[in-house]
Amino acid sequence: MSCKKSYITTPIYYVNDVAHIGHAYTTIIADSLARYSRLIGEDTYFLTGTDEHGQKIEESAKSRGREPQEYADEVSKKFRDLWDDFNISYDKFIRTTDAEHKKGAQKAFSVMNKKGDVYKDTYQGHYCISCETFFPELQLVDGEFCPDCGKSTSVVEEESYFFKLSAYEDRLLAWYRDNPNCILPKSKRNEVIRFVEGGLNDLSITRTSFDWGVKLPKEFNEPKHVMYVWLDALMNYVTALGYGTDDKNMDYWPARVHLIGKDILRFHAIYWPAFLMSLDLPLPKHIGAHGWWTRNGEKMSKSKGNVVNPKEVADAYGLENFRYFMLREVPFGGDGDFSQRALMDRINSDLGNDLGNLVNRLMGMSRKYFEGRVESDLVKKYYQKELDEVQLSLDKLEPFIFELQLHRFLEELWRPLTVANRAIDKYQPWTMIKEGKSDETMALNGLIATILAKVSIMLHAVMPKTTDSIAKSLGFEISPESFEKYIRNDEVLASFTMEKRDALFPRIEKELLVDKHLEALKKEKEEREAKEAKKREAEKNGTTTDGIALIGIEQFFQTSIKIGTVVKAEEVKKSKKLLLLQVDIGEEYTRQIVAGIKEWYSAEDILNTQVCVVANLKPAKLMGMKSEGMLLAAKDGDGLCLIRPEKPKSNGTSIS
Ligand code: ME8
Repeated sequence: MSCKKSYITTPIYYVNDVAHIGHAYTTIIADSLARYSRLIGEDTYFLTGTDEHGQKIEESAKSRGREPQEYADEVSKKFRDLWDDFNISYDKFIRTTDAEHKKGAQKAFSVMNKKGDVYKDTYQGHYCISCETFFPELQLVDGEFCPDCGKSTSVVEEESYFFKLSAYEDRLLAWYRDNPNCILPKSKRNEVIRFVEGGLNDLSITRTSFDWGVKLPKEFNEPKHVMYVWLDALMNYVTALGYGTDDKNMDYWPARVHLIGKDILRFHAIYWPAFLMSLDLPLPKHIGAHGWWTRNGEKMSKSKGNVVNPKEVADAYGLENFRYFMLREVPFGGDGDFSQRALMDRINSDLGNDLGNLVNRLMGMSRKYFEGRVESDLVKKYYQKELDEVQLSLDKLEPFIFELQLHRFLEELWRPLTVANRAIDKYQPWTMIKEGKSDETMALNGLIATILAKVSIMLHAVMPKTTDSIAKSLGFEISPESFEKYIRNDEVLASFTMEKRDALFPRIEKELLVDKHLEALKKEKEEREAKEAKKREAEKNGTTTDGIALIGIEQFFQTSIKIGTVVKAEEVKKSKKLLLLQVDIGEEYTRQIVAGIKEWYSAEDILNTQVCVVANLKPAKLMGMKSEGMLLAAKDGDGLCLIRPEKPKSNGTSIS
């Protein structure tokens, strides 16, 4: 399915957040496809960029006290810097605040209008700012919450222009039907078909309640309206090629593949083709929707503090190892859980044992037996069977790439490495050389080198620098020419001399990053378990968790506590602490109570207020004065307060 022009895109990322591994995943897949496409000699154009308009960005900027443009400049640069740091081979980085993009989006609006696809009405409904999406009431969860992200939606009633999406229902269904691979993986295509068959509403494509967006074309004379951010954003795929301005790169259109996450499939698989039909532009060849990366089984989110920073991972484990891991670990379209353990296993096993070790074995054998010389002239004579087996695997690879089955691609690409490792074990060069079979041994080295060369070429799109380094050791360069020679024409590797080189994938023995999130979870668990253990221990001992013996209810009722009113209060002169009180607890006589509360209450404060009195205490003497009860009070670091009834109660009322 080779085509001369190959246009590959990522979503343009919102500038309300910094990049996490989800963003890196999409971008790395797209980069690998672009690199592969270039390697096989296609004229490739790879686009990424940032999505900078809309209510969400406006609000994010505002909450930080910033102007939207200034804020967008800053975050957009962070994305671009990260992709540069990650060696992402984009040809253009588009920003929706670019003047050319805005012009192109306006042009599209005019064209759709001329086509008769745009009309003005009032929009009444619910809007989720986080998803920048309108929802009919029926789809809301509990009548309020967004069915996609679960956040609260707001009711919107405003004048709006609409796009006649409903008019495209049949044509969309025909497109899905006639192009079984238009949405990958195929299971996702079925979801989209079911959605469209359920009926499409026309789409509100302008907003008036804020103004951070592309203005409508002049002929509309509608200064209050800005374009709906998804219309603006989707247009980036063609404005980046010059649509609406100089059309310079429009010959790259239609896209070979738009790579996206499954969260934004509806916009790409329904709105976007409908817009393109309205603009009379061809439809993309594929829309590839990948799954979610989760963390320890949970969705990543800033509020949970479990977002994986791709830069940290790449710095610790190696950028290209990380690229390999992401593409190999999860079948395209499925969700994947990020764990350092899984990453380490891939590096130590697939990369270290299978690939790195093979390079080492070749280096060892060639240097020990032939001073580093590797010649492949006799490979076909002695090892044609192995070569055939390798070629069989290589021939299967290409469809996997463009059907986005990258994990299958890498899995199949490892088979030739197994062939090579198996051949060494089977033919035992150390025995052959002793037996004087020098030609066979040299040819075996030639076979290993040839296999390593072919695998390196095919792996180049995923691990460009690593494979360049292997190729250098094998005396050749990875390029469209060597692809032609060693993959398409199935040649054996040219002779070369192997120098000593460092190990490619030093073994990683323990996790290299402190997993703050996991540590926090562990601490939380430990604390919870300690609490539970304490509770069990207390239950066993018949105490509360702070060691106080449990009592039965009958024991509690042995204490009589009553409501009373302080009817007389005086300070005990010689004491700093004591007040002398007379309290009416509904008996014939008032009770005299000496209370140690003078530091917090004056006699005046307490007079005529209600208190709770322990009424059946044996009388005691304090500073020579008889005390016939005790007031209930609570004391902590901030001082003491009396316990009182919430509402006035008759004196003598029992507390139970
Ligand atoms: O949606 N796992 O931008 P965005 C995997 N501006 N991929 C993830 C992910 C995760 N946990 N989280 C995000 C937008 N992604 C729009 C796009 S295109 C015309 C406009 C990836 O910044 C995934 O590709 O929210 C998703 O589609 C993209 O980031 C969304 O990025």
